[in-house]
Amino acid sequence: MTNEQLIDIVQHFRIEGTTMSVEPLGKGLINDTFLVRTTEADKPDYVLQRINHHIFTDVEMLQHNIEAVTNHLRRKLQAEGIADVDRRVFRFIPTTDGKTYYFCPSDGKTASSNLLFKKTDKINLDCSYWRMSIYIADTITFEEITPQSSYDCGRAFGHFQQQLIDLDEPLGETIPDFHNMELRLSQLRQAVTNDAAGRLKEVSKELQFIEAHANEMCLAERLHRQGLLPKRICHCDTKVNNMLFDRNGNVLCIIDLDTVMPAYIFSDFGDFLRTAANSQPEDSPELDSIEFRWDIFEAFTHGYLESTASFLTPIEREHLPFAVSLFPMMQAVRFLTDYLNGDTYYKIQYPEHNLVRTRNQLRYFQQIETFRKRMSAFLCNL
Ligand code: GN1
Ligand code: MG
Repeated sequence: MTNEQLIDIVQHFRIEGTTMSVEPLGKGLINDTFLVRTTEADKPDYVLQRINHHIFTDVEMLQHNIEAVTNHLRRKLQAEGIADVDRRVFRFIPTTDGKTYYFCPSDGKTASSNLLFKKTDKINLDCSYWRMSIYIADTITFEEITPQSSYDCGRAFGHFQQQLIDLDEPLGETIPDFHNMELRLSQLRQAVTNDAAGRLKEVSKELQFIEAHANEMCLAERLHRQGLLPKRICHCDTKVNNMLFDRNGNVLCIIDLDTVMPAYIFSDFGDFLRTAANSQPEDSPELDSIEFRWDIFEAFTHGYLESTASFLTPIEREHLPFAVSLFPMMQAVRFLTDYLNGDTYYKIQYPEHNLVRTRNQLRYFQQIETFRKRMSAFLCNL
């Protein structure tokens, strides 16, 4: 997209100030994010995002979820008398016609009416959905984790779940069965059957390893069916870089709320440690350097249990080590599925990227398994 096209998109939102520049922001694998700077020093800058509607197919539901959640959190902050509410929970900028997102029938070419296209219109691949929020200035994000930031994230993500316990408004699943392991395995098996990219012959070892653990990894779904495991409102993308800190290193605000939805609390616990406690990035090919960072696990668990004590059931608590194993395995299944499908979901930088990611996650899973007993003992003694 050209800069003019982006600036044109910006014109559809009720922003204050004059657009000075639009530049790429962040490293997400799914949406495209831009920072919109305004000329005036006393006006805010903004975050402009193109929603990946091939992944989030129900944009209406997506935006409704985020609005319901942020409004609820804002009301709580206001009731607590917090002064800088707009730095602690983000706010959508409405479009000129008062909506939370702008529909553009085809990239860069704006149209007078968006009624010509249904939101589920799969034929028009070029249409796009945009939204804007205030850019929270003077913040820090971390790509690297420390025990301190791990503890802070544990507390903050746990607090997020706790604050949303009394949200009355029902939320939808913006990606249905997003963290459902049974579904992820069936998608992998389908990809194996299709072998769309002709890569099946390269991955027999990985498939064998996954299948050997498949049944055990579907425990959460079984517990849920037995009525033993509830769904609660979770963030479902708990990474340290989805947490904004102020200049003094204090937690300000949780971002990237697209996947906020009803899920098992394992999602937020397990997915955080999937990235944070892996001594290597998720796409590192240095398999022998992959270690499970116990210090990060310990710190995160302390923080998380502090803020979730009021609602966590014994079954949820006792299965937290299972969640730590589950998420690298689920992610391996997802990366491998995408590799077999010919890289249609995750952005890649080179052809084997998804295979490298898969191998990384499987090695990490193996490392975690050696800590399972120690994790359970640690939880018992807390
Ligand atoms: C995607 O775009 P990003 O990095 O926030 C994915 C996560 C995966 C992650 C793997 C909606 O998240 O579930 O864990 O990539 N998000 C979606 O890097 O599928
Ligand atoms: Mg994300």
